Amino acid sequence: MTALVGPESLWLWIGTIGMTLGTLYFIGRGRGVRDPKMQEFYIITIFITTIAAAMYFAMATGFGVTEVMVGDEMLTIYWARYADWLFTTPLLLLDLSLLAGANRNTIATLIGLDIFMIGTGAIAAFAATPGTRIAWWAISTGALLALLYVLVGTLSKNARAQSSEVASLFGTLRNLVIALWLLYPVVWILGTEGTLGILPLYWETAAFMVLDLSAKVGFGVVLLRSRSVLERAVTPS
Ligand code: RET
Repeated sequence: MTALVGPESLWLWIGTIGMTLGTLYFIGRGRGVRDPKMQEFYIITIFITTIAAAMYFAMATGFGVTEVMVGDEMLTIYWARYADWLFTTPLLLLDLSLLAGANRNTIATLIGLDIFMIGTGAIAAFAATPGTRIAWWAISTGALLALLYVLVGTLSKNARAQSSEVASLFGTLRNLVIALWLLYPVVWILGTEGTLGILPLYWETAAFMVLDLSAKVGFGVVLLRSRSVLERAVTPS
């Protein structure tokens, strides 16, 4: 069998190192935290980057990759992305939901939509014809838009009921999520998965790496950097 991982492995290794450093940084920062509610944010965020580091390592070493026949063309598909996102995107939403003080139904709706989005996105990646790939992509993008709608609606309303510092931190993180998450379907459809042949695999892999590091490590740094704000989020006023 020929090696499936090409020159894009450079970006996959940078992703592996970045996620590992992020994990170590969050572990270091979380060591002194004693409040169980505060610990929740650290535990969730540490799992996010740990899972991503493992999946980037899987991709860089050729385990997390396969080939899919689309028409008469062979596509290289990094399936480990979907394994990563299936677990890490719900955890990111859980971080945001805890910060906003959301109730169980809101959390369940968000996470349900998210899993539906990644599941249908994975079907899109494995579908055998360009038409069905784009149809599944559209279904998945619909779920993303519904999810962002809940984020801007119910969740933002919940956050506004918190102290002004918490509400403002929530606003920053929410805007970061909206800006970054909307780029994923764009990179996907322009990249090799979309079969339009606009963005080559090398640059697509670089783009996903930058997005993943920003959406996980960047998000975690912003969330965890202000201990006093988080303390306010976990102490009932
Ligand atoms: C796919 C393809 C199909 C259409 C849509 C997608 C959305 C993916 C998203 C991924 C977010 C990942 C994050 C990772 C963190 O590091 C599956 C690419 C809508 C939104 C935040």
